Amino acid sequence: MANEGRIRVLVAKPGLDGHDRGAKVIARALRDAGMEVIYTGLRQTPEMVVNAALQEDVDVIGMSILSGAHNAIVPRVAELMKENQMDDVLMLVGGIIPDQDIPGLKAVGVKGVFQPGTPMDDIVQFIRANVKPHDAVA
Ligand code: B12
Repeated sequence: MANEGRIRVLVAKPGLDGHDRGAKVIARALRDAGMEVIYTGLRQTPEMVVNAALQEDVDVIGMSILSGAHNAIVPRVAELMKENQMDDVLMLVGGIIPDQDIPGLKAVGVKGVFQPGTPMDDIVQFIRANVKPHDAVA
């Protein structure tokens, strides 16, 4: 299969804000870097995000949150991921995330937090370095 072994990423927009530019820019950059990207579209609940990740069998869940609701949304997504034994799925968050909130997000399982101005290359490199493709042969 042509797509075998490619990193699969769910770019998700949980919450109520309509800021989708960052999510779309990230989706395009990751596709250009050779990854398979599924974009959820706007206004997803944590349940919708985790269900989409399960259905699509992704290696990465990348959430774009500019509403300020990350401290409510991300722990709930983390909880649902635990319930579904998604320990091998890399969880990333980008958007308007104040520095003081980063330790709390990391404590619930977020591996990388990307604030405005992060170069695309840094994000691509981070994913390549940290993802564990689950169909990979060990
Ligand atoms: C453009 C913009 C808008 C546009 C959105 C257009 C669109 N379709 O996206 C419009 C004009 C519609 C808008 C409206 C509003 N906005 Co506005 N907006 C912005 C602005 C100026 C830039 C956002 C942007 O597009 N940046 C460019 C993209 C490429 O950057 P980015 O999303 O940050 O993404 C980068 C990183 O964050 C990261 N990243 C982001 N997502 C992801 C995901 C993954 C997986 C990864 C790995 C990385 C990653 O990587 C990207 C590249 O570096 C910001 C201020 C700012 N400087 O950020 C305010 C801002 C986000 N808006 C804000 C507000 C308050 C609003 C309004 C509520 C204003 C109002 N009272 O009406 C409304 C809400 C509308 C709505 N429906 O939600 C606030 C949010 C405050 C907060 N969260 O604490 C901000 C921060 C402005 C401010 N300083 O107050 N907005």
